[in-house]
Amino acid sequence: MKSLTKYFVWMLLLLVTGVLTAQNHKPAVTNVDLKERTDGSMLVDVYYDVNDSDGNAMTVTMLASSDSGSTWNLTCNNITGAIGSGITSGTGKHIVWDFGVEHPNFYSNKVIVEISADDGITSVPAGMVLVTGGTFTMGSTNTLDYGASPTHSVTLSSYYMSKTEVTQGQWKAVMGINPSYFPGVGDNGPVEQVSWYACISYCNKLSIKEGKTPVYSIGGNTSPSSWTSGTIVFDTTAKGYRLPTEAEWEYAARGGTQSHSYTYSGSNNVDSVAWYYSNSGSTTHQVSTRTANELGISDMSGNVWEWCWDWYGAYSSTAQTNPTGASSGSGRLLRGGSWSNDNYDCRVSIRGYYDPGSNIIIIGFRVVEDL
Ligand SMILES: [Ca+2]
Ligand SMILES: [Ca+2]
Repeated sequence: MKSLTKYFVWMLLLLVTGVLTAQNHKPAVTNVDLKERTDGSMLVDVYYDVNDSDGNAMTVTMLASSDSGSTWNLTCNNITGAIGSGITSGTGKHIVWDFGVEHPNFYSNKVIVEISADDGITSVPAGMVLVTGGTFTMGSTNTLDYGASPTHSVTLSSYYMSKTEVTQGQWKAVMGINPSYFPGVGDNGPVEQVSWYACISYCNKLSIKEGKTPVYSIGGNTSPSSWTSGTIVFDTTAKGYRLPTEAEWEYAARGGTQSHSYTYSGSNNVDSVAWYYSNSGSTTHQVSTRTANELGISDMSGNVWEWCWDWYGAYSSTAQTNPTGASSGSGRLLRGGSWSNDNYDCRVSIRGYYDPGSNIIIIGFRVVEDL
């Protein structure tokens, strides 16, 4: 092999992945350095410092590029040392890369590497639950579950979902008014008499208030205060607050990866988890006063129906990934039943729908957020 050492120019790349959050500090990688050995072995030493201020062990990975990072095109398989899982904080971490064996044809190129460290800890926002994604069977063949057949396989990415229905207190803090028919239940009662459109506005206003990217727009405008009329566009890449899709609602109601396949969300005994016709006394109740489900989410069965993003449409048997429902329709999806409904309307697979412009006393909502 010809020695091309004189053209061998290493560049340095500093990668800092520090993001401060309330619950966890992400690791920071600093002082990445590369040194080619001069003994003709074509081994390369990579050094870095890494710190996780919470003391979490980390998984360290390395990417390499011969085109200045436009593509991370070089494999990093022949590496040993401080790489992979179980890496602890420290300076002068050392990786040995047998570059000559792995990439003899790139030995003359400029090569840069990126070192990153992950503590594997996801910081869940306050009031939210992490719903770990997965694949489940959506729908039901039970004749009580009108419109829920055929069952079909749905695969979802992970998301955060609010533990509770949006409360009157939360609504007032964002919208300035309380439209609820049952204000006497108090700030911890679920907001109702909110149309689907009003809930869309709430999501964007809350995103704007908290500095997150609004999910919904009309004609490219994401500010609800200047909306008049038009088609609501759902930006599935924005990470602000939004309504769950119907599939996200059902997956979470079934308990996600922790599912016990209950009939109602969190139990086969409707009275333990739901405020519904037989136990509600004809009123809403403060949120989370019934037992939460497998994921720690409450009132998915009963209290108030919950708006979802989707237009109502017939199911198909085709497997889907992150579905967002029918492209048009006359009603938006409702899930979970309410204080005025019979127990069968509180089943996890029951589908309802309503005019998105109407605000009635049995309908509220909850929010989700992408990771
Ligand atoms: Ca940490
Ligand atoms: Ca509910």
